[in-house]
Amino acid sequence: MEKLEGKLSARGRKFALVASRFNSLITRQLIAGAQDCLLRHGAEDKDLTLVWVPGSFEMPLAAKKALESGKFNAVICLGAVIRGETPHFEYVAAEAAKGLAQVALSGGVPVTFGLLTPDTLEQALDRAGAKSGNKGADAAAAAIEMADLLASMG
Ligand code: INI
Repeated sequence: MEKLEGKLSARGRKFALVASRFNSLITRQLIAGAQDCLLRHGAEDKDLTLVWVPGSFEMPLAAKKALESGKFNAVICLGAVIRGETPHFEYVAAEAAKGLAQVALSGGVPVTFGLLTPDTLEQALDRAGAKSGNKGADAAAAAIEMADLLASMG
């Protein structure tokens, strides 16, 4: 049986990291986790582009622009919407997720989802490298694997 799967090799590939300034205490940690993962899997720092957006709501449009530019093998989206911190939680989180899902299916480039939606700042910190891993690194690993898988699928 033929088996297709992406390898965790980022060598020679280019990545855009789209990150939200809102909750940048958290998103800077997600960026650091993603960058560390990409470099440890063979990417070069010169092949990484960080794109700042004001908030998670704006991530889908910037991700769309990045993938349409044709310059990147994958786009990694990093944001944090904290339930306890905003009455807008449902709107911002849902629209960001919906928008990213649409963008992810719109082009031939993988778009990965590193959007935290925790209840508290403490939980956000836990998922940004304090306790429960780093969601930015997870989103980067998914981007590496998907970029390699798509390349192998032709
Ligand atoms: N953006 C976030 O990324 N996280 C949040 O928790 C958040 N809150 O709390 O509102 C947030 N709001 C800003 C939003 O993403 C847009 O930037 C803003 O509404 C302008 O369009």
